[in-house]
Amino acid sequence: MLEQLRELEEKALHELEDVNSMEALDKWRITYLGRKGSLTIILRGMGQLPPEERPAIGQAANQLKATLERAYEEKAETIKREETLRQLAEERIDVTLPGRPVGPGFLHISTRTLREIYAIFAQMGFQVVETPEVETDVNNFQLLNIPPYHPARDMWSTLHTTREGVLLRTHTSPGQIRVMRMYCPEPIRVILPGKCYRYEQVTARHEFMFYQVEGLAVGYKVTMGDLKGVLTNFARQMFGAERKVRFRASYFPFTEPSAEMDIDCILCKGKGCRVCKYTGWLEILGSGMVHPQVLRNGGYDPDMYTGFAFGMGPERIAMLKYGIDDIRYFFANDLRFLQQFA
Ligand code: 2NM
Repeated sequence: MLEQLRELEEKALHELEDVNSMEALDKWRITYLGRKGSLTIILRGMGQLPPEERPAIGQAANQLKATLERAYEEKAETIKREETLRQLAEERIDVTLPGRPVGPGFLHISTRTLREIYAIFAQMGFQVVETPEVETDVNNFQLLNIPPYHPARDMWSTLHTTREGVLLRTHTSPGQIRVMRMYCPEPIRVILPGKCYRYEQVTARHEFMFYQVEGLAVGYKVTMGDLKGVLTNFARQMFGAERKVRFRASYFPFTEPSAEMDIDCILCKGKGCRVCKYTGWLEILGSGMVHPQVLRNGGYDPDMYTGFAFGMGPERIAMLKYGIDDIRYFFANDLRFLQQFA
């Protein structure tokens, strides 16, 4: 019996040498120390021994049990330590690796276009003024010659606030009224950039929010010739010195006469293509001589003062200049689009 125990010890310890995972170790424990394990079976067989042999065998069996249990604990320790070391080696982080590069920021294409526009008009003595986006019905419509029920209100689908008579401006023109009232009777040359809002079905050509740049010059002898000269100079700096321009009679309630300005198509140079819808011309802005009533509303005596005004959409300008075919790209914040203009 003692011999059996010694053989068992030798076999168990020998087998343990090859164990190197927790699963294998668990199997080993079940084989030798489990409820149906070899040692348990031997201990159960003690009943058949002659009583005088039992103490010695019992002692040896308990010793073996303790030996195997200690061997198990040690092995478990070793496996855990090796597992930890392996993990440390495998999941090692090289803290000296360079970080992910954070690129410098860049300006939004609308901002860049706006700044280009400012720079051109700055050369001609125009200063930039910013005015509120939330406006009164009076400033946005009535003082611009668009009374309630005037059919021209159909041209602007308005976003109203819950406060009666307060709305999101549909154009930057109400700012012109503010500027005129602030500076009259001084002559002025200003451009007003800013966001405008319209209640629109959003499509490739219409957004519910977009930028506008409006300009206004008021003085003693400001003429339609000044208007044409200033805007022609703008168009040639923005789209190329060789641009042809033309003015087409148009209508705005706040100017009289009114005109829209076209440039010859920058793609086909006037021959006719898809972009200019085979007309050879691209419309880039609206303009006109400020209506006498609007001058009066701004605090200027129309018998002494005249003025011209114009308005354009920088998104439209950028679309023409860079061949962008959908205005929705501008404010969708997709970096793949925006980064092209970094
Ligand atoms: C446009 C076209 C024509 C305009 C007129 C005025 C004001 F207030 F001075 F009368 N501001 N902006 C104007 C004129 C705007 O946008 C297409």
